[in-house]
Amino acid sequence: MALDAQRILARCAELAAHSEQPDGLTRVFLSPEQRAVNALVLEWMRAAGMEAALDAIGNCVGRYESAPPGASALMLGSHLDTVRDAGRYDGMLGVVTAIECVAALALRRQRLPFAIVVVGFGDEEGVRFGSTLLGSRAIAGTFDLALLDRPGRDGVPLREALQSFGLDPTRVATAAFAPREVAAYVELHIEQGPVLEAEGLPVGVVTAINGGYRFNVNVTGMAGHAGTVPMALRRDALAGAAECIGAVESVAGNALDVVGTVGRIEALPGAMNVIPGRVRFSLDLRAPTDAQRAAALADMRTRFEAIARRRGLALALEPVWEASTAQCDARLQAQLAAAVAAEGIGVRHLPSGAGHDGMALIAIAPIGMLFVRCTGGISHHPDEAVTVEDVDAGAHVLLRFIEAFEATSAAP
Ligand code: HGY
Ligand code: MN
Ligand code: MN
Repeated sequence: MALDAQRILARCAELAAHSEQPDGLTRVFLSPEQRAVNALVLEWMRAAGMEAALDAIGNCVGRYESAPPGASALMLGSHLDTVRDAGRYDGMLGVVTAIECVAALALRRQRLPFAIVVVGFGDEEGVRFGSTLLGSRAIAGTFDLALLDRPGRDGVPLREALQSFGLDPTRVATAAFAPREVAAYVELHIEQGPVLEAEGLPVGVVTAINGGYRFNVNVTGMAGHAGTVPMALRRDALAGAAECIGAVESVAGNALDVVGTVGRIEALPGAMNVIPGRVRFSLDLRAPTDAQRAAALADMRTRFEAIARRRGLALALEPVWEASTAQCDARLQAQLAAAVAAEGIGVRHLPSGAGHDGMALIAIAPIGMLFVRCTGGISHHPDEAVTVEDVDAGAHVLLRFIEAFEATSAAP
C-alpha cells in the first residue's frame, strides 16, 4: 500500500518547525508561520497527484480527481493552526495522513468513482481572533462576514490580516463548497484523551463532537488605593472574578460530562498597589448534549449574578463563539468501523470532548472521524506524542476506508 508512517511523522516535525516562538510551537491564523506551512503542504499535495491551491481564506485545498472526472468529493483533512505552546499532531496529523493516503492511490494510478479533496484548514483553534473554525466555516459557506471586522489579539482586524496575507477579504465566500460537491467529510485526528490508551487500542471511531460555548466575562468594580480602602468598602473586580471562576469549577464539576475552563484572565489597571477595577476572563463550556450545556450555562450565569450583586460589581457575558454537538453519520461510522476491523483492530466508538472542523462541515455533508491514540491522552501541550505503529494503523484504516467508501446521504 506504500503508506509511509515515518514520512508522516517527519512531515509533522517539519511543520512544527514553523512557530512564532523559538522554544515551542505556536502557529496562528494568517501568520508568517502559516504562510511557510502552506507552501510545504501545497507542495506535498501536488507531489501526491493533487491539483492544489490556497482558497480565499487561506486554507490549503488539494483535489485528486475522480474517474470519470467531476464527481462529488470525499473531503478529508484537518487544521494547520495550533494553540499556544502546542503539540505537533493536533490537526497536522490529519492533514499529512490524508495526503499520504492520496499519494498511495496515485502511486498505483488508482482512481475512484469519487474525487478526494484534502483540506488543511487555516484556523480551527481560534487563538488569534477568538472565534474558531474560521477556515472550515468558509468551506461550509457559513462564514459570518461580520467577523471580518473582529480584531485579533494583536489588534489587527481579520480583514486587514487577510489583506496582509495576500488574500482579498471580499472573496471569502468563494471558498465555499456546495453540498452537492461534498459526499462526506472524514477527519483523522489524535484522540486528545486517555480512552484508547487505557483500552490498548490504536484507533477509535468517533460518535459525536461535543458542542461548546466561548465567552469573555467582563467584571467591573472600582479601582482604588491598595493601602487606604478598607476591605469592606471595596468593589474588587478580581476578587469577584475569582469567586466566579470557582463557580465555573463547581457547576461543571457537579454536572455529568460537562467541562468548564477559564484559560485566560486580564486584570486592570494591573498595578500591585491598585485594587483591580476591571477584569476580563475567558469561559469555555462544553457538554455531550446542547441541553446539558445550556443548563450548565444558566446555573453559572445565576451564580455570577449573585456574586456580582453581593460585591457591588457589574458583570457581562460577551458571546465569542458557539457550536452545537455534531453527530457523526451512522453510515460513516459503520464504514470506518469496517475498515478498523479489516485491519484486525478491535472497534471502539467514543465521543470527542475536543472540538473539530466537522462541527462546521456538518452544515453541508455527513461527517465522520477516526481517532488515533496519543500518549497519556496529552494534547494542547508540547508533550503531545504518538507512536509510529499507531500512525501506521491510522493511515491503513483511513486508506482502507477511502477505497471502500460509499457515499451515504447527500447533505443532511
Ligand atoms: O478547543 C478545542 O477543542 C479544539 O482543539 N479547537
Ligand atoms: Mn486543538
Ligand atoms: Mn484539533
